[in-house]
Amino acid sequence: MAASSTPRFTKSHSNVVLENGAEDEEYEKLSHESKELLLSLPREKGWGHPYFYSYQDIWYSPGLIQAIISFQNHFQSKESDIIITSLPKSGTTWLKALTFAIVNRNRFSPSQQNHPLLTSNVHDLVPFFEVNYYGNNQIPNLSNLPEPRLFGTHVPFNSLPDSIMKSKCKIIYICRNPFDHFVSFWIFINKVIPSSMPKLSREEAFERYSNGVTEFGPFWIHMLRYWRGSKVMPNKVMFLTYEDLKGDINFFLKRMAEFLGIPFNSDEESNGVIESIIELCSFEKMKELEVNKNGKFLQKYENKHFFRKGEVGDWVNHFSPWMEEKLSKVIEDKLGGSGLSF
Ligand code: PAP
Repeated sequence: MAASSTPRFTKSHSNVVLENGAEDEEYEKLSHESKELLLSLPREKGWGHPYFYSYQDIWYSPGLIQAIISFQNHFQSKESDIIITSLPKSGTTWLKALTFAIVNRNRFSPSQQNHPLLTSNVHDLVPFFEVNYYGNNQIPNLSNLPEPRLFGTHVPFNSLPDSIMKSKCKIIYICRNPFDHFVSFWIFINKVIPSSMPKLSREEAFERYSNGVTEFGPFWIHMLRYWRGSKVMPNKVMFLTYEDLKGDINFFLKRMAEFLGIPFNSDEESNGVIESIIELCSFEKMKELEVNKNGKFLQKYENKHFFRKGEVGDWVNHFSPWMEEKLSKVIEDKLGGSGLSF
């Protein structure tokens, strides 16, 4: 993960071209200040972007750093806010849907035919701070959004704005067994990678993953920061894994509602509200929706790519023995002794 010490950009009259000639579209749109900042940051080859840069110990594509700084500087949290946080490709889509359905169950019955989750992609219902709101150099006015406001973010715990840390808002985090996480990430990136860039071989992607170089990685830092946050502030941060939800969705759905201060009452329990939410947000149901088969997120990513297999343990179909051994060792080295295991 060593930083390159040589000058990294060739400056021409109107634009900046990366040394290898590849132009990063995202880079071109950055402010002068952000470009100057990037020049001072460690850099490594990215996934889906020519380069990632390390900011506050986490790897990002260029545009994300500018967006995150803006998010850190401008977001004003409210006590009623609910923030879904995650390591990308760990169950964000599922967790957002479940939370949206729990929080809005009195406005939209989970069994109603025109529930918003049946017609909208959940990333449009629960937008990401760093992509939807603070991307593209915008400072949005979020003060008039209906409360409770629901937001999503992949930003790691220690990089969340002070305003979030100081408010009594709630954070629910999800991550996933690194074996399945790697597979999901690698396959997703190769589906959405710009056509100007070569696809990443499994070995190349795995090498970078094991070294911690993934967007919002290293995965172990991301996980451990939220893990420790949840231990120190259990009323503020709820820590979940994809495997938790797969293992006992009914139990964890109830725990989420309790954590958010809106537990299911006995009428709801006996009327099957919990089961309806589980069904509404199930992989099979969401994958088959018209909006998720043919729609696009940010006019860029096809929604269908957010729904692949939705299984625990698919890694066995993609790992060779040396990869299994290597990742097991990385997990032991980085997470061993933390109390977090998969
Ligand atoms: P994102 O970071 O791009 O939003 P995210 O939703 O975190 O992705 O993770 C995608 C994974 O969740 C995919 O896993 P897979 O590649 O192993 O299949 C996706 O299939 C899975 N997924 C999406 N929606 C659901 C759901 N409703 N239930 C269970 N798994 C889901």
